[in-house]
Amino acid sequence: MKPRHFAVLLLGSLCLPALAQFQTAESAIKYRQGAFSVMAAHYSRLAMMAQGIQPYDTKTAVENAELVTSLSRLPFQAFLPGSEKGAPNRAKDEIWKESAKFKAAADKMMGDASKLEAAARSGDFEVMRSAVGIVGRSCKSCHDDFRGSKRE
Ligand code: ASC
Repeated sequence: MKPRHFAVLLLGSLCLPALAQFQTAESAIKYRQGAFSVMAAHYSRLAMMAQGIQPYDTKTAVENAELVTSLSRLPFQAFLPGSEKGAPNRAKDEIWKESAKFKAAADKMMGDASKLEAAARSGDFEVMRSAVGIVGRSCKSCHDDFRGSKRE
């Protein structure tokens, strides 16, 4: 590599905005929406078991809980400044205006979700049901504060 090219690369990397973890705002939005929607699919299987709509079995509960626990760690890294708009989404401006409050809500959800896997593994329906309820409440409380109506 020529020194001139190296200098351009170095300068470019120093100027990278936070958004550079994703190439565009649209890709950050699509990423977090994708992570949330796969997480919701697996969470809802647990919720249906917890509510007795689907039969309970430990193996299925563990499989879905593992996914919810892992997936919960993905979406929040994609709420980068600059990704408020770029694709239709429901993220409220409060996510960026009250970022400490949003981070606390995200940490709470991830903390609650991290307990789901162990709860499912216990093989105890009541333990699983209670952990599913706790995660559902932290999803909802974040939606109440930070998810609005659709915007372009
Ligand atoms: C779901 C889902 C959510 C949560 C939430 C729980 O199945 O898609 O976002 O449960 O509604 O309160």
